Amino acid sequence: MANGDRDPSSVLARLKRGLFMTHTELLAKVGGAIRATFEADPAALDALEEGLLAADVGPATAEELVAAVKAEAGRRDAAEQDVVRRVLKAEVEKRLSIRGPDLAPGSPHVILLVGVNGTGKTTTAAKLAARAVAAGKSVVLAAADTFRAAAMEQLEVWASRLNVPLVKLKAGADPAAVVHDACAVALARKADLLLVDTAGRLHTKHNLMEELSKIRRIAARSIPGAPHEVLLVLDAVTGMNGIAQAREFTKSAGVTGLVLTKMDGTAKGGVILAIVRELALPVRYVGVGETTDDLLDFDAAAFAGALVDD
Ligand SMILES: Nc1nc2c(ncn2[C@@H]2O[C@H](COP(=O)(O)OP(=O)(O)OP(=O)(O)O)[C@@H](O)[C@H]2O)c(=O)[nH]1
Ligand SMILES: [Mg+2]
Repeated sequence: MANGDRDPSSVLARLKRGLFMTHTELLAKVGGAIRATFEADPAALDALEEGLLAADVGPATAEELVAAVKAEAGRRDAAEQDVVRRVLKAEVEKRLSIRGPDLAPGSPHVILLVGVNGTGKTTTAAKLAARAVAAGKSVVLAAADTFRAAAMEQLEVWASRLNVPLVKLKAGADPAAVVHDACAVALARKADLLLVDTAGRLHTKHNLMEELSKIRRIAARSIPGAPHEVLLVLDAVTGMNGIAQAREFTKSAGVTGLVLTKMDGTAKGGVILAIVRELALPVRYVGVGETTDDLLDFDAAAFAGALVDD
């Protein structure tokens, strides 16, 4: 990993910091209850379920996790805290270890960022650009959010800060035309990576979803296999409410993976379990802040540990 993430303990520390609110909330809810034995005190299991629901893991997952803890608690003499932790950790990790579609790397590798308004697409594009630059790769950014001039300016600020070329057209231009030009620039520069930032859109707006299809067609025409990845950027703070939207995006936008942003700003980080369950897509990255360093490669085991361990 780039950006000083090579030290695994630092990644874990940052993930823990990012998940602090969820972690504290969950363990506070569960903590009091697990002093009692599970068999003697079904209220303890209720409290655990309540804590999981408060973390937004979703009712189906909460029920399954509690059942798993119950089954194990009845069989072992281990301290209840340990049982809860170990079982939860294993179960969470299992549920998040989902294999995504096989991705053929492209040259240049083209990543399209999509999602509803304000989820963190532009920031994530900047974060991905920053880590690629740090890894010595050459990057091109495409401002395919032509909807607002401010959106292009926002990406422009990142591009100049990172010293990465930006391809843009004037506000109101066809985003597919931007992508066409950006592909040409990326090919001419023999870039390793082309990151395409798109406008936030509601999944219910047919013409805007159609626009994404056009962007993908144009990219594929210029660079074989492009876009090689379509990342759906979801805001963890929105929690369960984001799921319906996400489902529509995965149906029509060819999504290959998820980015869950703003994990640092929510006590409902458990929503990742509900999302993965619902969409059956792998989480590729987790956003834990607003700077370019605040993007972590998603790792199911590390995530489960950060959620549950002390
Ligand atoms: N705390 C926190 N803030 C984030 C994170 N990712 C993005 N943000 C903030 O969320 C806000 C929206 O981010 P943008 O990247 O502009 O979102 P967008 O999806 O491009 O928005 P639109 O283009 O308007 O649809 C900004 O203030 C970002 O700094 C994150 O992981 N953590
Ligand atoms: Mg944006």
